[in-house]
Amino acid sequence: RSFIKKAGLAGAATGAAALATPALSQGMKEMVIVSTWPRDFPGLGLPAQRLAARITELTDGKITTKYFAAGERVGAFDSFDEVASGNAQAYLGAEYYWRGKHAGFAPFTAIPFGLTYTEMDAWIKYGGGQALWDELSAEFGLKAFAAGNTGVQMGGWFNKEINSADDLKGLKMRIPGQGGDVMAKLGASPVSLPGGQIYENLVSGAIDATEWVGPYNDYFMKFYEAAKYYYFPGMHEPGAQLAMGMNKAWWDTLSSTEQAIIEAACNEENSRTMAETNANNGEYLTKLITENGVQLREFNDDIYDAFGEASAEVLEEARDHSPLAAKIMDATVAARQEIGTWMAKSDLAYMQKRNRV
Ligand code: PYR
Repeated sequence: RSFIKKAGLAGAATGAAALATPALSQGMKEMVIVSTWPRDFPGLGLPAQRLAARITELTDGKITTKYFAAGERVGAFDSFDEVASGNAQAYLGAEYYWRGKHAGFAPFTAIPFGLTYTEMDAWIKYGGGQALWDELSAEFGLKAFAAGNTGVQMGGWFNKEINSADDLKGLKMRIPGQGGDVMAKLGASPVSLPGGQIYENLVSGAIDATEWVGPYNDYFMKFYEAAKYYYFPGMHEPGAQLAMGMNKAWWDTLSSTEQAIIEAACNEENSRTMAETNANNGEYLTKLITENGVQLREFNDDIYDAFGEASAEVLEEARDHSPLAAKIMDATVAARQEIGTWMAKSDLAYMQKRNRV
């Protein structure tokens, strides 16, 4: 799309693919990465390309990545099968896109009223999350790592004000994951579209509303051309975890050094994406309001209460999928309680006090 060229972002981080041929001729390993993000997509696509290039760089080309953006090799949502089948070595995306394969994938991106970035990071790395993720991924011949986070997302773009839960009735909204199930309980019709297909559907009127990520990401999407009301805070993805999933049989062939480098690169990109997003969101929110006539609105407490009730039902239904799904949902809820109780007394309490001054 043309916004990429206008933003001067085309061609960034495309070095990985260029290295592939000479590296392979020296007997090095090729790592084909299929992505759910379109090429040069500001916010999510460029970090994915950066991670791919970083793996080649850190391994000094011993693992040479070949990055395919959404649609370049397979469609965004076909990335999982491409990697599980061994046709490609890795995908970059968000695990909740695969919840049709197993409900347990959703919490490894986000669930409504779930974990923030800080809580998610703590759960995955030190709260047992990674072990559960490994157990689930192994059922599909995969091994995944956290590889980016969006932080708290905005509630979405609407073409009318949302003053009560009734205003959601009948809305066709792009919203993936369990957040979509919550909207369905409140009478909306959720659809799950890859990022690269949202704009055309919103502008054509095929959908009335959408959420994507937050101001920095959403700015480049130009959703304001069709929907002026921009709501916060999103209940559906309070710290959406992005991921790199690898074919486990391929992963098992790597040396422990190669595995350590890939894990380190994912870890680096995890915090890098978050830092980049947090650094840009405020500025881009201002731009959206002042340059693009966006109307910022806050979801009121009544709507949030309705979201909360629907979310609890959705969570119970997701638990019913299987014993492993129940175990993962319960672990996420326990992390929200245990880690979240501390966050309430630290970051949240401090920021509330600080912002009074
Ligand atoms: C989305 O697909 O909405 C994400 O936030 C990744």
